[in-house]
Amino acid sequence: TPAPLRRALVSVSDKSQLDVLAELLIAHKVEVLSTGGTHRALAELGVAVVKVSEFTGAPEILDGRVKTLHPKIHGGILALPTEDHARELELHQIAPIDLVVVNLYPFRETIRKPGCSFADAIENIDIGGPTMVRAAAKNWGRVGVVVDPNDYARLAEVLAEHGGALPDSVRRSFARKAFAHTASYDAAIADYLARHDDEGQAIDAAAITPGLFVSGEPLVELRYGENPHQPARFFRTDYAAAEQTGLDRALIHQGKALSYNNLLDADAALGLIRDLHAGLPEGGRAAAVFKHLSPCGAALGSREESLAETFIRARQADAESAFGGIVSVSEAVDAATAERLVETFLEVVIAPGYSPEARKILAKKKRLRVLELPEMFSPSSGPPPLRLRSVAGGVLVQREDLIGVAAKDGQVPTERSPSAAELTSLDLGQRVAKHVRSNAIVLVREGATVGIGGGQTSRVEAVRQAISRAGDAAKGAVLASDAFFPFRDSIDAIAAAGVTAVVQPGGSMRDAEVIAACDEHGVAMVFTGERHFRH
Ligand code: 93A
Repeated sequence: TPAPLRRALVSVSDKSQLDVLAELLIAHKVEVLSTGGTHRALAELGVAVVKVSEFTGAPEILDGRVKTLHPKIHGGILALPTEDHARELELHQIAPIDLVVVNLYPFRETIRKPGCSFADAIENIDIGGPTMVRAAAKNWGRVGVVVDPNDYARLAEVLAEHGGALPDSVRRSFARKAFAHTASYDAAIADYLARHDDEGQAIDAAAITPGLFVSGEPLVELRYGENPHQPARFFRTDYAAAEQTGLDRALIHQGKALSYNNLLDADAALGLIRDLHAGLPEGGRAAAVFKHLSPCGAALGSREESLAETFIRARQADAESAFGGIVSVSEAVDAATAERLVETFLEVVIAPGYSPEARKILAKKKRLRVLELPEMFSPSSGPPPLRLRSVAGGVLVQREDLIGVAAKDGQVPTERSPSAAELTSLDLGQRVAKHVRSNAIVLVREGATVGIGGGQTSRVEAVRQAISRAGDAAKGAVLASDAFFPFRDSIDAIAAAGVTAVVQPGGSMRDAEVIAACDEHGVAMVFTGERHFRH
């Protein structure tokens, strides 16, 4: 059985929950060594604490850059429990340390502050802290290391249970967490340096450098992956750059645990509602329904329409597919919308907020996952977020696909120009098409999608699928395509179905043939010059 703790070194920048730590140090009569600020805080909490500088006989120097980098500290941490090492410690008058409680200079928090200078960032690179953490973690066979204030309570529990000692298994798990912590800390520094010049200005060209690591601890252990035989976890990506608020920050109000598929779908629904929100006129609102990573319905509502009504139109766009769907809306859910949401079986709802009455109504559906992301429309202050995907043997990184050219700002190559109403619908179609797997075709009528064709290997087949889903509603609808039409066959098919206007990037070898087909049928067309493939 391991011996009770005798000596601890505590040096923490994040001084939260220090009272919990102080209590256990006092209770187990642990001798405590501390650096300046931590010494003060612990002394105030009644801990008999010795300054590291007194313990080593070496003062803190170079504005605190060298505080704990001393053989008396590192010898005390790294010594093995062997007779040889004991003799050597005695020879050099070094007392063994058996617990290290350290958290690091707040590098990430510092660089996130607006206007953080390069010098500030550099000064917040902790050297002594990680050195102690790594030394203690390497020597986990004898030394405990705690890097997270949230672990103080567990530490107190374990010590109480084991007469003031730490069992091997606990030291080992603390060590694993400690190395993950320093690895992710260094990754954040490398990432910052890659993304900034010597003045601390963001370097645009480097903005697709991903964080090298995800943070060590999984945010959630998922029940399983896409299928029950695939284990899965959710990790928070560890980009140093400011990022849009993501699902890692979602408040989960109720429902069954989020699954792998739920997270993918919620992410897709979040992406579309963000794009719809970005294109909304003053006072407008939007709702979207997703299934299996594909939108099955989306609707825009004017100032006069309630959110409940907008949601109903999004659901009616493809009521069959909406069963078991994932819903996102552009504003806080009120009671009337909640009443509509609980009418059918849904997996997830994601919104910037919920009224108390809405929460009560949604609570009736116990399994429904209700996610709140209050900041979901706040523009990110840094470069556009990155998207990572894995392939066999590596990770692909790209900037988020942002809509640069809205339908109303495109070029009209056809004889007829779209009407204002058509343009509004084209804009909705274009925003939705971006979120449909290629080849993507979206039909829109009166502010809602009526038929979506996606994931098809030929464009004309995506057109046929959208038209068939729309049925009679294709008549008078407008169409958005994620990429150009390679032939006129699609135009002939949509004109026959009664579609009146088209938005697409253009740029095909046969654009002339496609434009001629539109003119023959009196179809108005907009070229955006911007493709939105989704693979
Ligand atoms: O400046 S350092 O890189 N050099 C050191 O020797 C050192 N020792 C501890 N940073 C160092 N620390 C860090 O000081 C710890 O990691 C901790 O974050 C912080 C605690 O300082 P204080 O106790 O003065 O608030």
